Amino acid sequence: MNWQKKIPKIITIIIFVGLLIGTALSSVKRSFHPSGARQKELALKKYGFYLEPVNKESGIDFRHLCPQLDPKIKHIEPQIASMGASVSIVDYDKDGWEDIYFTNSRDGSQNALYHNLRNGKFENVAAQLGVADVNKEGTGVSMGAIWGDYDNDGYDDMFLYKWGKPELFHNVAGKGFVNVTAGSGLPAWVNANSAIWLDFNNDGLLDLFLGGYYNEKFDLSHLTTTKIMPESFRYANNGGRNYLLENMGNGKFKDVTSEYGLNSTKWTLAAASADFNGDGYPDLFIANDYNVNELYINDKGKKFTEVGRQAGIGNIPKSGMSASFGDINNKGILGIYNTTITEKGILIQDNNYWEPESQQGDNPYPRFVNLAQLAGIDNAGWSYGAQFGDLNNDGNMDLYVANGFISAKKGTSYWYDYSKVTGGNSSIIEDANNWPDMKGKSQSGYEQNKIWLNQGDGLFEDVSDEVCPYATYDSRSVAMADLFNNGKLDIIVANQNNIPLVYKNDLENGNHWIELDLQGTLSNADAIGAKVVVEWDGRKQVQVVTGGIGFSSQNEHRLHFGIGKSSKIDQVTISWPSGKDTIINNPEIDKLLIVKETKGKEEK
Ligand SMILES: [Ca+2]
Ligand SMILES: [Ca+2]
Ligand SMILES: [Ca+2]
Ligand SMILES: [Ca+2]
Repeated sequence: MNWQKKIPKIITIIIFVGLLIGTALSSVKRSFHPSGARQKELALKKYGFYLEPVNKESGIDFRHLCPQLDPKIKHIEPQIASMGASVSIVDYDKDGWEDIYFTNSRDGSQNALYHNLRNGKFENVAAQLGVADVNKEGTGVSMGAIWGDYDNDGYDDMFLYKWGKPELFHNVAGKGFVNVTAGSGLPAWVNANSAIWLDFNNDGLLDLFLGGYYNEKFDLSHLTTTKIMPESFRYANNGGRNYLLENMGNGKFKDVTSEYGLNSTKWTLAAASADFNGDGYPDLFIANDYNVNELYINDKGKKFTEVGRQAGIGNIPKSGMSASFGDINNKGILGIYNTTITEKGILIQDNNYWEPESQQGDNPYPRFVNLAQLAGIDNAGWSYGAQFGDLNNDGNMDLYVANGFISAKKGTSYWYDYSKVTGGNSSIIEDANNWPDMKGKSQSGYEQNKIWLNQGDGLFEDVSDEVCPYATYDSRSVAMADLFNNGKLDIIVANQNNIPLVYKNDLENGNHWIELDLQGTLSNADAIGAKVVVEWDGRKQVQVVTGGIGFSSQNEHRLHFGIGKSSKIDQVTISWPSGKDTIINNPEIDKLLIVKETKGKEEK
């Protein structure tokens, strides 16, 4: 087999150690689980919480359908069509209860908006509100949605990104949605798997970042060429272009990508924004597949400068799959978690958790150090979305990671075939015709999603099998939200070509918490970009309000903090995007605090 002679010339050999032996052994490890009730009892006893699947009780009967692509790429369709299952959280009708939006990805399929009925049940209102039938033939298929109040009228609007035509839906007072794409200045066609709302110039108007994955010149359902694949497994620059779209305030968006220095054609899979150098302007982290990740520092809303290499996060090309933020060591500083792909014995990339070493001194940006291995959160298989949240309210941020690439025929593996292509030169990799037929094989399938519990000493414990068993779908997007308004963070996972997993957090340890709902007045109404530091019992934790985070996902707009057994919070400090600060001393605990900018606090 001549490919074995070719591969050593290629640097990728390093990551394909043990290829031949490893692939034959990719049978899925499954352990025996006792029945649900017993499982729950054990988890509650040991960890104080259990994630109970409530799809049935909640009435959430959505099922994702994967894209169907051009017949020319049929032989590898399972992997190309492996994305599109997404979940985002919004309280679209402002009744104080979080609602859930799922995207679908087949021509003619329906997206779903589940209205929270406040009694544990949800009702799909997407069709009656005008956000269901959005995958019409010729417009492309949905890959994700983000919610943000772009016109500051108090209601969150929806930006839908696709492998196709991006679309904007205006929320009419929670009673319906109007497609306002025409004349808005959005690009005509983007093969996007990521988008976030951010106000990059702090003018109070939410702007958009949109990341291209496949090049925008392709309609994956109607191809004229098969040369659509990455030109390299490690340094591909032939992906879709990215977009920075400035909100001009009249329902129009202006493409300012070039003037702001965001011209990258890497294969972007995720983005997340926070202020990393403390100058009050939101910076941008971009996770790229087939290349290095990027960190763009925002120069006072005037332009972005890419400093990934210097900052220590853009040195090693991996498959960058997602982007999330967490203050896992309660230092009051945000770290970046970035998932990758790992298959034991074949490909070891390891997920990253980069923590800023210092808030810089003379440097215009912090240097990051990767603590993922040390913390024990490096290997989650073929990972996609990830989110931090304090699942047991002990004051330490825990981590949920979605994984599993293609669960097809059991006991089979495409890894061996895959390696033939990924080790080849650019003209080989780029042409889908050279990729071996998948023939119904699995690749990193049937993986158990990860729940890592933060021990509070810099280390995490894997409690997946106890707390959240049987989560072996091909999971993509994860969102966290307090769906039942009880101070417990629930988890919603969108699975490719399958039902989602809706988990109710059964938390019974008496730990205390606080939630904050920030409402901007000078800042954008959603306060996206606001930073909150909660201090209690000599400890502190920082969180930021984001407009999309993870992989194709968005968490609830509220921020949730656990404080363990403490009966008092000393101080909450809110830094608004406008530059104003609000300090609240000794807020009531076990409550949702609604805070309006400039007007102080208002309790609910
Ligand atoms: Ca609601
Ligand atoms: Ca609005
Ligand atoms: Ca703006
Ligand atoms: Ca915790």
